[in-house]
Amino acid sequence: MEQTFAIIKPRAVADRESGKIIDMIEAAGFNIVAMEKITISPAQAQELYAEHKERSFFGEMVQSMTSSPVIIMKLSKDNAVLAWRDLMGATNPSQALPGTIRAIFGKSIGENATHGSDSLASAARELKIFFGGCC
Ligand code: FUP
Repeated sequence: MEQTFAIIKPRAVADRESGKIIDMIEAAGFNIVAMEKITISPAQAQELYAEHKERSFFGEMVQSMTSSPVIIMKLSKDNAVLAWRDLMGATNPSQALPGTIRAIFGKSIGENATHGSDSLASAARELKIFFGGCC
């Protein structure tokens, strides 16, 4: 079974929306292989978003992702990478399909409730940053 990496982002955790988001993840048939509440370090956030390091929003995004606790998860399911991207919806909550997590819980493009790996290679890379060799 395929694995992917998920984050419930700081604003959604602070707004006590994690339980509702985890409900949606389980209702969609994902298995939560590992889950932890952590505060992301600046180095982890910079590595996670390395592909965006030249973008204007990079500093603000690293700041916001490290500002307060998040919930990180290793999820498994058939076609987990695509299935989790579908359940999250589009990056910009205003463009996310109704019923998706970002449409329901996203406040803006920067505070869009959740993160999900965009490919199998990204999932392997991101899981290693946050879970190392464990689980
Ligand atoms: P996604 O894979 O859907 O999380 O989207 P991207 O990799 O394109 O963007 C990663 C994160 O960058 C988004 F979750 C939010 C942030 N972002 C901005 O803050 N502004 C932008 O214009 C684009 C992305």
